[in-house]
Amino acid sequence: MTLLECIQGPEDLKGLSQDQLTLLAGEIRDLLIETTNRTSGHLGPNLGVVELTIAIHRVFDSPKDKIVFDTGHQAYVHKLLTGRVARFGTLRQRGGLTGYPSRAESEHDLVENSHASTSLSYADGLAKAYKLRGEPDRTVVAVIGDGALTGGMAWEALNNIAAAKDSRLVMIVNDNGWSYQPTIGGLAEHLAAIRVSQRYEHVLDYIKTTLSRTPVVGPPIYGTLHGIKKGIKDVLQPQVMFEDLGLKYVGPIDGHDERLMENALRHARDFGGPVLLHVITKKGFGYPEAEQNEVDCLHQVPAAGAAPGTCSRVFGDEMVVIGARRPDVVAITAAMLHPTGLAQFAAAYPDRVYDVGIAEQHAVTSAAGLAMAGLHPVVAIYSTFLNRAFDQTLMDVALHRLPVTLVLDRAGVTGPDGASHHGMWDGSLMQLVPGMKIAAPRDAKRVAELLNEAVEVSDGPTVVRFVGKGKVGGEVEAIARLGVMDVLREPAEGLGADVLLVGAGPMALAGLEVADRLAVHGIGVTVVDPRWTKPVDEALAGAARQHRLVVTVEDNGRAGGFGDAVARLLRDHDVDVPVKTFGLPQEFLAHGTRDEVLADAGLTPQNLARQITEAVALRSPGDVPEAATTAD
Ligand SMILES: Cc1ncc(C[n+]2csc(CCOP(=O)(O)OP(=O)(O)O)c2C)c(N)n1
Repeated sequence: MTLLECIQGPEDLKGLSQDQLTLLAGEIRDLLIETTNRTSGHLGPNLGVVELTIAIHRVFDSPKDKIVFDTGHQAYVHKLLTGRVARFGTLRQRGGLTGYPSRAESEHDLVENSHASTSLSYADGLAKAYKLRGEPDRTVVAVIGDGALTGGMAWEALNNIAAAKDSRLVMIVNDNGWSYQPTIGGLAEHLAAIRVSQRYEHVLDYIKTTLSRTPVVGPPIYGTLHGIKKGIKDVLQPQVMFEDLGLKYVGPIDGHDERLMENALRHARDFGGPVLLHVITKKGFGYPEAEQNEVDCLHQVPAAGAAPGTCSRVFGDEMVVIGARRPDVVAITAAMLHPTGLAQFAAAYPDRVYDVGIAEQHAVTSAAGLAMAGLHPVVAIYSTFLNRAFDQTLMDVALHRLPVTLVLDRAGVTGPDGASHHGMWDGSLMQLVPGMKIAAPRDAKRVAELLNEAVEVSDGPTVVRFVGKGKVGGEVEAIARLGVMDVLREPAEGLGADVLLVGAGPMALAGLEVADRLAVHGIGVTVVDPRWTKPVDEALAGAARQHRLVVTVEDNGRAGGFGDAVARLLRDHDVDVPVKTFGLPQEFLAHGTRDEVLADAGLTPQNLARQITEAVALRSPGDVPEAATTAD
């Protein structure tokens, strides 16, 4: 039995010797590497916080003390130290451990939301609540990376925390210099400066000893200099930025020295007010393959067999082509240059790409500014993170009818990252935005096609949403056009126009399989890919009239999505053909593979075919309109 297997909870850590802690850290690293290589998952970030997490659990008393992990992708070590070693092999698998903290898994887990930069706000609220409730013996600990610290929410929180002088709150800034890629921006430069500014105390000592020894003029000069100490500090010891905010700053500390970490944490815990502890770690520490990985320090080990050719790559390739033709096209990423496929564009046009840090709100309003000045920005972010920037999209971009293209990768069900990562909200949120046009490519070829159409729109915003990991190849060509829509299939010969199936994005392809199944039951199906899900093409009203039933299928929450927009269009045109809208239930969906999650949501061709057959059977035969083509 390994030492790690003996750890049932944080209490078991407290009696271990320093040698045992070193052994334990090694065992944790071995298990992290072995497991994530099998299950996929966040490796680099967790290798970097092994000693830090051990020290936290030895100094604090979880769950009485509250530990909030920002983003939560670095909480695997915490899982291992809080009784989940035996189940760790199920990480990110359906029914297994989640890839982030999970309240259902453990009383030691608090925040499940894996959207970055929120930990300090949660911590602020928790600390205020414990004070108000008269529970002064609890300490709140927030662990936040230098990447997450670039997000605006973190700064709003710092501003408030600094004012709450007696909050028992320890903020641990885990500074490894990296987000996915090296962290960028003024703050990153500031933190880097702190790391190399150990000279400060020496300089002050030198000034004090040399100048005060000089007779007569010595003390006044020293006094004057002392008066401007703050100024010197600004230059030589940039942590004054935090101190000027009113925050107690401690650091920088070597985050891989467990004993040192413990000492610092005990001091911070006993300080009695908010403390910011600046910890230096190495992403991927202890695993050369991760430490030396130049792309992202193995931030995330991909799932085995993950297709290398993805829609993200097609997007990246096409951006380079568009960039050559259109010098006004610029790109923005929120700390995810490689995962969104923008790296090639950055290599080709380094001056025309902006990495804004984990700052989606800023990304969108900054894009508004770029568009106001005559450029066409393409903001490439994951669908789920656009939620952050809804108001910016609505009021800063759309209100001014600015030509900004939002490219939403990982739209729809994403899989093993679970509830907070499924891109199932944008399709509804964007339907609300006046003047917005939404493209939903069904396959990789259409990603390129619709991206080109989107950047041609000059009088308002556009969205292109796709499943980044969708397969390249196996494209299906249209047999006809209906307005801006592609008709992919007409009812098989001898069958009537029973069902008009409109499948958004990849669901159009699923629709073809549904049509095959229904044909076996004698039900004729016309399959249409709308290509643009907003505005809904009015030609759909005419096509609907020629069928007995309209079915919409989308990889997005059902409420307020494409299906609802189609139903509204038909009502507005007094089309009384019934509509059935299939999509994701408006719930927080668990993790699993994309196929598993879609199956749980009833979005398999088999289930759709069954439900549609039942719906068709409900219609009386007398209502059957004559077979008609929708492609005229
Ligand atoms: C709002 C938001 N945008 C983007 C992401 C994607 N993301 C996950 S981890 C990460 C980098 C985090 O860097 P840092 O906080 O420094 O932690 P590290 O991985 O370096 O330990 C990013 C950009 C996210 N989780 N949330």
